[in-house]
Amino acid sequence: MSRWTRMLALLAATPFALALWPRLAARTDAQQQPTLAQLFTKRDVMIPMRDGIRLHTEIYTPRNQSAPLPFLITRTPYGLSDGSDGYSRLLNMYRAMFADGGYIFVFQDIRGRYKSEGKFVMNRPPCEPLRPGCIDEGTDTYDTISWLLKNVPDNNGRAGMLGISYGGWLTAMALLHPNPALKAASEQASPADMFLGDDFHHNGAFRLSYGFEYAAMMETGKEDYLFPFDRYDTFDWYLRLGPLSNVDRLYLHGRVPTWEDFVHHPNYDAFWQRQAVWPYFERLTLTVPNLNVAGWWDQEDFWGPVRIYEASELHDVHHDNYLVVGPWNHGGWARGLGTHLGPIQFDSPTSQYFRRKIQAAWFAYWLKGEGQLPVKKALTFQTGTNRWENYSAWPPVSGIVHRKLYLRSDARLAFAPPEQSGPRAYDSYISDPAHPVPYRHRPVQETYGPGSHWYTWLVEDQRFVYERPDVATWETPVLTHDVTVSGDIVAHLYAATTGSDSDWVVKLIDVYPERYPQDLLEMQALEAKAVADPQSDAVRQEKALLARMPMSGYQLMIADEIFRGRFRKSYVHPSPIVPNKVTRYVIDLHTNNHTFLKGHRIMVQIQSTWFPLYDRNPQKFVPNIFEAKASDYQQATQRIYRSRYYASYIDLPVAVH
Ligand code: PG9
Repeated sequence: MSRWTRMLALLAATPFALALWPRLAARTDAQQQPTLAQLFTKRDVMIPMRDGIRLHTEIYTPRNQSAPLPFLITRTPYGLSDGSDGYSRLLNMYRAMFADGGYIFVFQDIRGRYKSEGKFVMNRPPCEPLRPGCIDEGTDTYDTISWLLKNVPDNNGRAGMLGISYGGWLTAMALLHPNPALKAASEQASPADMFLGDDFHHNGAFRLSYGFEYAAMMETGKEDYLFPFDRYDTFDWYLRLGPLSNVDRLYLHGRVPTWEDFVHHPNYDAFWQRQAVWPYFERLTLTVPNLNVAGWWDQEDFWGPVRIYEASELHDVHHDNYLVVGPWNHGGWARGLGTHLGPIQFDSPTSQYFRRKIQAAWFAYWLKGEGQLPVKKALTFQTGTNRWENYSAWPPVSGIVHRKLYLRSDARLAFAPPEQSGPRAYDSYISDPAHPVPYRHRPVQETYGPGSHWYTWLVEDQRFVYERPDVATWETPVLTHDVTVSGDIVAHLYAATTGSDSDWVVKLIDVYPERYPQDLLEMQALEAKAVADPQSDAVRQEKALLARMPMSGYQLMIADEIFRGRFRKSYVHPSPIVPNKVTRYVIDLHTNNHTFLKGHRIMVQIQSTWFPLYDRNPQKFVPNIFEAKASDYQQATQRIYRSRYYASYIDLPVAVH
């Protein structure tokens, strides 16, 4: 496949495209295979819940069924995506599981979405404790399974459930008070806390473009609605929007419930706490085996599945808690081959491997008693060396030494601590909310719009910002040996601002060698093609693409996070930062498994805006940023300290062999 076609294939990656992409999958996968209608009979039913609300459900039974089969259930807010033959394209996601009699596949619209009755509530908080008359997504799954067992002939009395993102969260909800027939689950990219780490906020910093566009998509009344931006480059649109209060004043007029929740719950109050799932998992003893699945470059929900895995570890007495992390973007394991993400190559079809060897084997083992368990405990793909590694615990403990990578003078990073002392040992930049740092290359297409680069922004080359005066950079010399980090990475910053509130964005970057051998090979191959067929459009397109994406000197983000300074003491009670006072920030850069290869360099970038993914911090403390006035937004001078006493560093879990 050429780079050009690879790029096009990427465009098939999406979120509510978990509803869209099966159409593309159908076109490629189904070409040489029997049609869905040849394989399955379909039943369309309305299943009654305990409160009388009926949920639209499609049940697909294999035509060649010769023995009782388990159910495999996916619930979704994004529609069942029926094709012209009336068969749900969601089936295409599970082709690796069609063999050996397969499963009775069940797809369901959740409450208030598409053909189901009832009211949709975004991430409806669970009934905890469970009480009569209370409904949630868990009770809806429970009731659905009870109905299926009674009403679908030739089932084997077992059910499995899986889903990605919203569907992953629905799966997690089903585990809190599971139906006894639920025997296996796979929560995949489930959000675990919308204030601390997933779609809508990270560490309290509001994910403006995602939050606004997703809320509008789901709650303006029309399904699959995309907000009609009048600018292609939404960076411009959001900047011209001005303060966040203009969203309601000019566009949403108080009619989108999730936006109103953002506005009225700017802190980690009971609203967000009730909705966060990880505390429920901290109290729960899992009774259903659960395969948590995450992607290293998931642009939406990486934090969630890892947090659910960690929380479940606390009481995993039956050994029911498992983790798989691969080199994927959001849901990337469910589509395509997974040989690459953007221009980053992984040397093997990682997604296909997951579907065939992990996911299919997981459900066959628990639901049909076939084969072996495909994961011991944690299976993670080590990027850089590009190989799958099996661990008996995650994060791994044996063979790991925590080392501090210090910010030093002259833009250097080193494992030796700084010697310099005195008040001037810092690097400084001016952060201006009127000129924020873009989080991805402009134009920033609308998140889920046609041609959007949202899906791969986390692997974009960071050279597009590193020379900006408001992005501070430090890097190691060229590495003389591989440095592998396996486990949790944490930034420890000493920083000061002239403002009374501030965001701190930390990015850990792998800098490729200045002459990356693969680039030269590809260029040579292209030149040979160009000699053979100089007029070819394909050659011209490939050349243009290669010119834009050389890997030589590429700055690949490995870990990244934002921290909103007002929450440094408490997410519940924000407090102003004391201007000019050196303040310590501990910023979780999350878990990882990556090798910085010999010949590469390690880089850290720090900045205070990341727009429009994150709203601009006014840099002046106001009680609620959603109510800030235009005049509250002000420039601030930022200082990142790197002295002996205020030594800023990144804590790295380095593998020692
Ligand atoms: N990331 C999406 C989402 C999940 C849950 C709530 C809100 C958004 C998704 O892809 O489903």
